[in-house]
Formats: sequence, C-alpha cells, structure tokens
Amino acid sequence: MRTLRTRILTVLALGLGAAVVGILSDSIIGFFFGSRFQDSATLIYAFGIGATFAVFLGYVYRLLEANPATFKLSILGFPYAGKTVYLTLLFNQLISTKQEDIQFAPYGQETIEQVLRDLNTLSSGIWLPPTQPGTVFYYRANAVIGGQRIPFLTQRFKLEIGDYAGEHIDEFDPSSELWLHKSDYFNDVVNSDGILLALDVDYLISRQITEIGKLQNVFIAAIQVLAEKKGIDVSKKLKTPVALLFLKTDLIFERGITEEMLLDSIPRLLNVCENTFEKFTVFFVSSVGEVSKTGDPPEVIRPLGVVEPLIWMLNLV
Ligand SMILES: Nc1nc2c(ncn2[C@@H]2O[C@H](COP(=O)(O)OP(=O)(O)OP(=O)(O)O)[C@@H](O)[C@H]2O)c(=O)[nH]1
Ligand SMILES: [Mg+2]
Repeated sequence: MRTLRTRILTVLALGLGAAVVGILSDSIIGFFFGSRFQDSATLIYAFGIGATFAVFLGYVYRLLEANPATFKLSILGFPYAGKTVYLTLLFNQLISTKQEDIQFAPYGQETIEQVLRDLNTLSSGIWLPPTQPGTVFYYRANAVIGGQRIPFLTQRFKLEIGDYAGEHIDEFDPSSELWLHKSDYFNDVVNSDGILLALDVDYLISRQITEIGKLQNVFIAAIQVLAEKKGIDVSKKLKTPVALLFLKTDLIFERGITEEMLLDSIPRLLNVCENTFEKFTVFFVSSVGEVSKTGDPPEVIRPLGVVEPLIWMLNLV
C-alpha cells in the first residue's frame, strides 16, 4: 500500500534528481562556454528545473488523488462479542456526524443500505441477528484524513472492513477442525492492513478466571499464527497496526469496575500484543452507550469511542 512515507520519498528523490541535473549542467556549461556564461545559464537552468519539478509534483499529486490506496481492516473476535453492532455504529457515526480528523463517505449502495437497515433495527429496540458462519459483509467507504491545510499531505483511502461470524476465529486455532477448513476469512485477516481485536466486556466481567484464561489462549494462538503467516522475523515486531477494543464498556459504568481492572483481567494477551506488534494500543468502546433496563438497545443510541480506533489506525499509515 502506498504510504505518506512513499510520497515524501518520491518528492525527495525528484528534488535530489533535479539538484544533480542542475549541478551537472552548470559544470558542463562552464566547461564548454567558460565561466562568463555560467551565472546567467545557471539562472535559466534553475528556472527550468524548478518548473519541471513543479510539474512533476503536480503529476504525482494528481496520480495519488486519482488512485487512493486500499486499506483493508479485519475484525477478530468471538461470537456475540459485539462486532456487527460496532461496525454499524462506526459507519453510522462517520456518515452522520462531522468529524474533525476524517472525511468519510460510504462507498457503494450496499454499505449504506445495510448500515441504515441495521441502525433502524437497533433504534426500534431490537439487537441484530448473529452473523451466519460462511457469510461475509464488506463495509466499504472512501476516507480522507489529515492535511486539511496542506493538500499534498492528505491521505485518501478506499476502506474495506469484512464482517464475518465470530465462529471463524477457530480457523486460527491449529487444534480446531476449522484449521483444516479455512475460509476467505483467514486470508482476509492475514492480508489486512490493520486488525481490530474485539473483546467482549460482558464476558470479561461475568466469567471465571479459567474461562478468561482460555479466551486469552485462543487470541494468543491466533496472533502467533498471524505473525507466522505474515512472515515475521523473530527479532522484529509486526508492522501491521493492531487495536484491541474492549466492546460493551458501558457495562462497567454502574458496577464499580474500572478500565484498569479490565486491562488486569487479560495480562498475558496484552503482553503478547505488546511484544508482537510494533503499533499496538487499546480502546474502550461502547457502540450503543448503554442498554435499557430490559437489556434491549436504548431508545437513544449514544456511541462512545467508536471512531477513535479507525482514526488512530489510518493516521499510522
Ligand atoms: N451492553 C452492550 N451490549 C452490546 C453492545 N453491542 C452489542 N451488545 C450485545 O452483544 C450482542 C452481540 O452483538 P453482535 O454485534 O451481533 O455480535 P457479533 O460479534 O457480531 O456476533 P457474531 O455475529 O455471532 O459473531 C448483542 O445482541 C447485544 O446483546 C454494546 O455496545 N453494549
Ligand atoms: Mg456479527
């Protein structure tokens, strides 16, 4: 994927090339015509080189504008973790509210229809059905970040996030049957430009330590398989940005549970993430803000922290 670094390097290379041509031409003119002509010739050359450089810059800029990079994001989590609700509210939040750091437009009719349909379901007090194993829905959008003041520094992306059923996480577990029956999900995760690890706060605060231990084992095994498939050198960390999301954080508010306690509940997983990924961070998210007393989605949905992981990730590219 083309990055900001590539752009800067391209510009630097062009500048360096121009300087070398300038110095060479200056010496050649001096050699053939003597130093009398050198000063005025240098001016003419400098002007010519400057103009060529500007045209080049404009060309590179137009090229980048016309061909935004594709940014593929994967979400890894167990069934019922809250992935589909999160992606629905993430996209709705990006569509319906003005964000300072990101301009965003869903791409393709399917994404808009799906987000609006699911949002209507949630707004009428009904949770979404589980995503069926073997199916996938790609949320797609055009996103522009950064460089509001300096156009050359804006980054344009075609964003794509695949939403699969949580059951597919077993494809990363060598002891599971699905290890031998990998679907597109496996390749999607291995080839993605960024990964969201979705943890269910409900699970973390209601289950026994042994069960949380097993959950950590599955994620740790998945991370090890991922690192191996991405061809990581043991001495280096994986460059793919990874955000760990504590979903359903609203559940801790009234129970005297703190964010630190959530972090303390998964020490091994955090350790492995920090040791494996060069760019890793944690976000506390609530897709709906709170649940009603009956356990249904609230009348007014107030998402908390849903956009930040995406902005963090895109800014790293
Ligand atoms: N308290 C709370 N509960 C939530 C929230 N989001 C989702 N839930 C609950 O989590 C359940 C599962 O959410 P989904 O988004 O469908 O879960 P999923 O990870 O897509 O599950 P699969 O499709 O089966 O993999 C919902 O039916 C709700 O009961 C949230 O923000 N807060
Ligand atoms: Mg789902």
